[in-house]
Amino acid sequence: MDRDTLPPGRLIKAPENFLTPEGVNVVRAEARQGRRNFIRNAFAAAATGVVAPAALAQAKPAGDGDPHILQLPEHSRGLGQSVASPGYGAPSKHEANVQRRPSPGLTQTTQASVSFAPLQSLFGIVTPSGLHFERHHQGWWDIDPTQHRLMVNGSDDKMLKTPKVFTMDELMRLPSVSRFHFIECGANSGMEWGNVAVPTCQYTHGMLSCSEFTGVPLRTLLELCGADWKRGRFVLAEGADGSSMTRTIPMSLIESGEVIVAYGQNGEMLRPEQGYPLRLVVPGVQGVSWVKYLRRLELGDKPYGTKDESVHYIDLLPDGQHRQYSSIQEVKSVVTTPSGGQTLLDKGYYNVSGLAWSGRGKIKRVDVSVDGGRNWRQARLEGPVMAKCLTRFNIDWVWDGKPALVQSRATDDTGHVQATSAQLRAVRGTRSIYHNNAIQTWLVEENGEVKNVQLA
Ligand SMILES: Nc1nc2c(c(=O)[nH]1)N[C@H]1C(S)=C(S)[C@@H](COP(=O)(O)O)O[C@H]1N2
Ligand SMILES: [Mo]
Repeated sequence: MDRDTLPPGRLIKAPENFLTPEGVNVVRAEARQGRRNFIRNAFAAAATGVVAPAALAQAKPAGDGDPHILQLPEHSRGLGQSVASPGYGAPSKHEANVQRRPSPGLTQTTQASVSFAPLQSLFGIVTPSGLHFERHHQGWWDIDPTQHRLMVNGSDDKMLKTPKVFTMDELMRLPSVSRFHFIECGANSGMEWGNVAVPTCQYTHGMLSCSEFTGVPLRTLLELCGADWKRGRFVLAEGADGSSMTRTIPMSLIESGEVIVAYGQNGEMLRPEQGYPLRLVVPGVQGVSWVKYLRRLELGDKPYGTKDESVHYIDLLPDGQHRQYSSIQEVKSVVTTPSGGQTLLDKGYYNVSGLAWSGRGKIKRVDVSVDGGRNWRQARLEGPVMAKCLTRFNIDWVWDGKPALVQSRATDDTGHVQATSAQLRAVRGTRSIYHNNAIQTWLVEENGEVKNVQLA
């Protein structure tokens, strides 16, 4: 999108020895040469795309005096800010460009809408809670947890021996688990089915986030209520917001203990935008089933066919039929650096970095191509590699300054491999919205600008 909205400097890599203790010597030696040389050297460094280390940029010779004496910046001389001001910390003001963003014109209202996570600015695998993507069908609420209730009932009086209504306090006394999982909206990359539609990876892939979630396994709640495991094969989950979000969760997912009734996210309570005080976590399954503001769970013997699984969240196929209950998020990956909207400042070394994930299990390998898929090299997976969780991958690349087509292709531990967009279209057509897990291509132009492209 607008390049000004991207954080500066993320693509620049200083040579290794610049940041070692020898780097400090460089500063001293240059200061000794006097002001003129120092500035010239600093400019020369800027022109080659090398970032001056902080000390070099900030230390200035003290006026006309002895050039050996460096004038220390204000923050090295005075007192800093007090502790606990503010009591809840926020990112540096210099990071103000790192924001989740809506896509202008995508939705008619700002409540029934989407904001996309800035994947190009994030490191590792955890999404900071304040940058978690948002998808609300009718806006978000900040619900009073003392008033919130979760009802667990059966579709008839025999499904559960003892239907219950839980308060938050009661839920939080139960045995809890904490697990890292990605959540991806089924419509992520959905704008790209027909053609290139959006410029940056924030918009192509940013309906994706990853957190550590804490809560009670749904299986535990059903056990507490005396579920009839033979007859009860599906659970309907219902949210407390005005969208009447209701989704059917098959018992096969619940029985493994994976599905969590969660109140915690990244060490604290869920954010209101993420469903405070309670949401369902359904690892590997598209975001819509992760019902927020969760207020009711009903055990039944068949899928419920609610509006959000019969009219919406169905996949239109080329022959005019719809696929229903296609809920697993298949293996997928994206290079986040370099990615659309960024600019490579010069040829030379880059750490190509990205994210891979699969709703079926763990990522087994990621291959990266810089020539549009002719040649592939295996990327390094950064551990820990967890099931149904984002995995960070990295690979070295020395850019020769010529146009390049950068791609990543992930394989999961069930053997599923990402397809090209052409292969996916041949089977699924172009009219679908959901479950686009095609290989993403970024074109690096000779001037260093990176563009979103699709290969025929
Ligand atoms: N109650 C409720 N739950 C909901 C929704 C909603 O609008 N209301 N949106 C769903 C959709 S479509 C997605 S993709 C995820 C998004 O979760 P997030 O906003 O925490 O990213 O929540 C799901 N759960
Ligand atoms: Mo979604």
